Amino acid sequence: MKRVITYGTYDLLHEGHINLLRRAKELGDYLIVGVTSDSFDKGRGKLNVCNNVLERVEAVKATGYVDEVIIEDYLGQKIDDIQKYDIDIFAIGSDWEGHFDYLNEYCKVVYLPRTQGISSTMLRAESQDVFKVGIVGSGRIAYRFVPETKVVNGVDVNSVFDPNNLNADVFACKFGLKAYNENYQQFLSGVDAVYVASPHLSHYQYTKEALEAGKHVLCEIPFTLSGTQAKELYDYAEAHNLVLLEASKTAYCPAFCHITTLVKSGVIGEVVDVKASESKMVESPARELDSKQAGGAMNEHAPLNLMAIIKLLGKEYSKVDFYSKIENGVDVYTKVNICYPHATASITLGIGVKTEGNLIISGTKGYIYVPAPWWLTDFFEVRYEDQTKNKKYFYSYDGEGLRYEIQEFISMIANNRRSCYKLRRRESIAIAEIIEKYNKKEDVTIL
Ligand code: C2G
Repeated sequence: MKRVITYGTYDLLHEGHINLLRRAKELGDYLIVGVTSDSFDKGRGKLNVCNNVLERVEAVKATGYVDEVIIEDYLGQKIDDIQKYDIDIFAIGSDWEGHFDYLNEYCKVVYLPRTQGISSTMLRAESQDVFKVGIVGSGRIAYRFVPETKVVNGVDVNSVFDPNNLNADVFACKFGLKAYNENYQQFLSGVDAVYVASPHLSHYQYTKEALEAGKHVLCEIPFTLSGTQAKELYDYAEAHNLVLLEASKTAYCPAFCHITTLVKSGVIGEVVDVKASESKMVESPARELDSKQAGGAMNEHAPLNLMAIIKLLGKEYSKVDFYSKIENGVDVYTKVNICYPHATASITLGIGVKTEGNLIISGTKGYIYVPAPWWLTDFFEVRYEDQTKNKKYFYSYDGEGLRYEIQEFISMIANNRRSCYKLRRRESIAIAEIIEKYNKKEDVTIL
């Protein structure tokens, strides 16, 4: 009996997939199909898959050509499967020509001609609404944002607003957008949603006006510098059925999401300490060093680092205190200690002091180590006293990593979903409250 194996996502199963499966089956007597798991697809950069793994497995079975379905969940699994299932032929579409030649060592590799004129990408684009997005601000992060939107379905960046007309024009010209620099309301009238990437102190006002104009908002960090303002904006968004999401990029990236689920499922026991750190040396002149523009290490780095602590330990802390080294009115270094009834946490942040930017989550059974730069998580390790039980996890952190928050934002709009478990409103408000407390300079010890 000749055994054949093939693999794929099979999203929105179409004629091209069916032709491929039929021809693969004709190559032998028994056909095994490896359907990718949702997390494996996310890890290999397929962010826009519409059907979940169960739906995709059912669709593949319903073709009638398949004798057995397995799930593909890790890189390198094909070699294991071919040996485990005693495979004679590995078949795959010709779009992969040459890519799987290394499997010739284990079985015969056959590339079957791809069906022209149809693809899941095409079907997804046809079936999804496209939302017009305007960008507020044209600084560094906005430049990184536009290319990242290209890999997410359903988003069309059409305009930019920046009161500095030269900056707006240069940005608009680079990306083929319409530029606005005076009339924010006019800019808002041409979009469904905005991405607020303006200087820190303007986030609240731009977000408020966008929500009042009925637009969904993805707002850069720090979302607001006050818990009260954050709560007011979330309440408004909720009352008016609008999406409001804090662009805390790491919160939405696959590896960090996996860390939180591993911790919550108890792999390191009870969490007793979380340490997060981030530093970026900044040279004058720079917005980060300007006290009038809410500069400083705390406003710059606390949002992501507090996000990790609040996600892992919650918002019911009992005490917070701050230690800062101040130069020219801004903190070039800040350490925050946060006490919980049964745990401790700290963040160490620098713009004029270099720190090791890692994340360490310590528990009663083991700890999770995420090396610097932890906020671009693509690798982490779960470690135990008995080192033979250690486990390493590898992910890809694609591009600038903004695609994950963009995908979450667009999917919330498209699916009429107003809350996001990856970063809840109450968690985002708790982050703003700690930043507000710091900016009031309560409990800050100056070094
Ligand atoms: N296919 C095809 N014709 C099309 C579209 C797809 O023959 N018009 C084939 C692909 O070449 C592949 C299979 O259908 O062999 C599944 O395609 P996808 O769902 O796009 O999955 P893919 O990303 O190609 O998965 O481990 C996963 C595999 O390496 C490939």
